[in-house]
Amino acid sequence: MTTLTRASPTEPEPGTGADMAGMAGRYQSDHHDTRNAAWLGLALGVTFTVSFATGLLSHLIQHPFAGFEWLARPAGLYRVTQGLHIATGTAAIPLLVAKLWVVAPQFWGKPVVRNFAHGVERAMLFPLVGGSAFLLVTGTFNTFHFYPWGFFFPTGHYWAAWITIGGLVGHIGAKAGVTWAALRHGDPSKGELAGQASHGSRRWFLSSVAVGSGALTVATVGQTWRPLRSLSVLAPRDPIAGPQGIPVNRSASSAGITKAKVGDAWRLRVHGRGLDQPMEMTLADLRGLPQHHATLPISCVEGWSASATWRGVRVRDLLDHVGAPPGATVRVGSIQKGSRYRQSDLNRAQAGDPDTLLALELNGETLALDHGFPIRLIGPNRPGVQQTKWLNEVEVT
Ligand SMILES: Nc1nc2c(c(=O)[nH]1)N[C@H]1C(S)=C(S)[C@@H](COP(=O)(O)O)O[C@H]1N2
Ligand SMILES: [Mo]
Repeated sequence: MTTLTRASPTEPEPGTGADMAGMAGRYQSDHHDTRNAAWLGLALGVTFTVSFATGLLSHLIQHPFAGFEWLARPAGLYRVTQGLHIATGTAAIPLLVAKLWVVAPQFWGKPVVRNFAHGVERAMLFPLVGGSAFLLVTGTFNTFHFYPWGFFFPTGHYWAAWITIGGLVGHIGAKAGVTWAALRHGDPSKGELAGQASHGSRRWFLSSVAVGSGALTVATVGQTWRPLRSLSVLAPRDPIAGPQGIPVNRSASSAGITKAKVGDAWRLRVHGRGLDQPMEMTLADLRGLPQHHATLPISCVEGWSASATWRGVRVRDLLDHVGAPPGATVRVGSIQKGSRYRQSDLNRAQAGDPDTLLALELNGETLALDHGFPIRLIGPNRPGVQQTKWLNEVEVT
């Protein structure tokens, strides 16, 4: 690596400003360079855009506005989009650290505000930098079920995403010209950074950041992408570790579910619109209905996923059995109390899909209590949070 021989702080330096003296004078590396900033900015732009789009989609699926119907097919699509959400967010962590380091001298540039446009540009760095750091930290903590804060994670993460993306759009608007020029090998001195890394040295620096980002991603993405499972040393989840070969996100005991609550007295209550009267079904009643297999993943919003073979009663068969009107939508409810994940909704496509099951078996065995015994919902292309366990209620809505 070459080291920049920088003018002494008392010697005015065009472009960077003599006034940058103080703090900025501390940045001696030649990597505080406009092309480094441009390449890292580009990589961050891509990873943040993918993570934002997939995160927004996940939010929309879980909180659909009127008229939005998430499709039941392709069955594994959500597994891919949510895997991408976490993988791109993870990849962005080293990129963001590197980018902040590269542009650090600019934070101390003086005058703090040169003109109105510059003031706006600088002000937008607060939502952008603060929001980005917030998203990556809270997102990572969430994958580890670690919540050292007082707010509800999905809400905080969701609104921070809008604030950050607002800052990002503004930042891209402000920096598009200089970034483009730097990437096209225009005159990098047009940027505000004083560093001038040599071509080889920049290549080395950017490759190191890319390797760091790639390594972190490879070390975690095996939680959802099986071929990389053995390399997945930093992932919070091993996708085959758990009862019946599947991880458990909320165990029966932590949800207050005991064997007694799902014993012989357990009934599935089927009620709702278009039904003359509520029906109560026993486990034997459900076993008496036609049983079907489906191989479907649990795709947790936290980024792990695992595929399994489920066996049980088709929701649409149950709807026919109780005489529900065609095209019905459904809400399922759990015996679990006091959790926002104790119920979930099925739109028409999901309720009518032949693979949407009230599962009684997992990988050839009776469902483990931790996986939702006596029955759980499992359907194609649904977030894990919507694969409700320990059901005792099916409501036609
Ligand atoms: N009743 C109930 N069902 C639930 C949950 C819950 O907390 N309560 N967690 C959901 C989440 S977040 C996931 S990822 C899946 C995980 O299913 P598993 O524990 O069988 O792997 O169950 C879902 N079903
Ligand atoms: Mo989940």
